[in-house]
Parts: sequence; structure tokens; C-alpha cells
Amino acid sequence: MSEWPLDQYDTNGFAVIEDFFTEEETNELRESGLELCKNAPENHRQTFSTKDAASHLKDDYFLSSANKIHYFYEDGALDGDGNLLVDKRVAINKIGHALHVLHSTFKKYTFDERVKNVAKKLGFKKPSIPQSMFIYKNPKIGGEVKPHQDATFLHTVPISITGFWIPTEDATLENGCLWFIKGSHKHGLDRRVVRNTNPNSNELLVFDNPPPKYSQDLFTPTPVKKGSLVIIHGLVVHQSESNRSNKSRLAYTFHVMETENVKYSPDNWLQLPEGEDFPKLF
Ligand SMILES: O=C(O)CCC(=O)C(=O)O
Repeated sequence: MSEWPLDQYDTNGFAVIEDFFTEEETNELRESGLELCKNAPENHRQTFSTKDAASHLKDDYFLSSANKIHYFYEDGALDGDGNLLVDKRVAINKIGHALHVLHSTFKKYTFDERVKNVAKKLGFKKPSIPQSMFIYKNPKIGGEVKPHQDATFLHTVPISITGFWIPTEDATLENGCLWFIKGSHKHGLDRRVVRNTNPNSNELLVFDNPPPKYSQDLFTPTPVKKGSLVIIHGLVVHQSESNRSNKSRLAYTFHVMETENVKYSPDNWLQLPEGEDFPKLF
């Protein structure tokens, strides 16, 4: 594992630890992601796109996924009736959001001692894991992820959300690596998305502000080798481009949040049923 980059994290709002998982471990994560795809249900197909995070949601399949393994398709993979327009092996955008609870391999690596040590070094006291996802970014069809801060979607008071992002294949300029605005975690939260409580609207989620205009010149591409860990501050602005290459860019990711003296916002989109709690990391 490469040296601990805490200074880098404080300055830039993200940090890369290379060789975080071994080749064999990374391949196990990758194979688990590929295997999951084969179980995609035929009767409930819904797209996921960050172009328009609210309006693609037709029902609560997305909103009810906090304690389930739900499948979300690429924009362009389905026709209006949910029929596949592309090969089913490349149709999925992501699967989430309880892989860390319900799937033995993702659980094993999420609760790994190395993950706990990183969380301790970041200063977490009583962290929990609210969500996990396997993101496919498949060749030719993998969609862009618009510039965002993770705290827009997973809000706590004070802000504590931190992304752990592990590519299981090399993430390159061609296949859609992450891009960051270095230091942008210091400018505060630009906007939030919350569950819509307006009974006269059929939008399930609403943003409190329009998307900020971040100049593309500010973004630094961050290609990383498979098995690296990218630690993402909840306020750092980041994005990824669509994948127009011939190679996939599969990644496993989960989020860590503090629970000691920190409140998880009750209007966040991601909510567990009454009586259930996000699992503690330690
Ligand atoms: O995997 C990607 O391309 C984007 C991931 C991301 O932005 C996130 O998880 O916040």
C-alpha cells in the first residue's frame, strides 16, 4: 500500500492510496460485480442518470433501495416500455444501495481492517455506512456523472459524508476516470437534493438550487490503477465523463459518515425503514 496521503486529502479534498487491495482481492470484487449483473430482474427496469437526477424516477424503486440490491440501467439502454435496446451485459449503470449489508463479498471488503484504519486516520469516531454501489461505466454506453458534491445527496449536520471509491479496472482518461476541482471542499455546500413533500408535484426529489456552473478548466483528471482507494471528501466537486472507449471501468464504492454528535438529515433521499440503522463500521 502506498504512503498515507493525509496532507494531500486536506489540501485537495481527495486522495489516492495505490495498491489498497491486492490484485486477487480486486478481481474478486470485479467478478462479484459482473456476477450481480446476471441477476438483473426482467420485470422492473429503471434508468439512472445524473443529467436530471429527479425526473427519471417513476416510482419508489430508487427511493426504497437503501436496504436492497436494486438495478439501475443506463440512459439509452431502455425504450419507453423498459425493453432492452442494447446487450444486457452492458445495459446496467449501477447496482445499489445495500451491497455492503446483503452481499458477502462486498460486505467483507467494506468492513475490512484496512478500511477501518483509513476511517480512523480521517478522524471518524463512530462511523456508519449508509450506502454502497457497484458502478459499471460500460464501453460505449457508460454515462457521464455530472459535477457534484456527495453531500448534496447524503447530507449530515455537520457534513461528514466521505466516499471510498475502488476501481476494479484501471480508470483512465479514455474509459471515464474521476475528475476533481482540487480544494473545492473548502467552499461549502452548493446545493441539496431532498425528498419532495409537495403533494401537487409528481417529482420524487427536488433540488434547493440550480446546478452551479463549474468551469471545466478547473477540473483535474485523476486516472488510477485498479485496486487503488480514492478517498472523496463530501464537499469536493467531482465528475466523470461518459465512456466512449472499448473498455469498461467497473468500480465499487461506498460512503462513510460520522454518527457521534452528527445528525443524518431526515429529508435525504436515502432512508431506511423505521427501526433500521445503517451498519457501524466500528
Ligand atoms: O464512478 C463514477 O464515475 C462517479 C462516482 C461518483 O461521483 C460518486 O460516487 O460520488
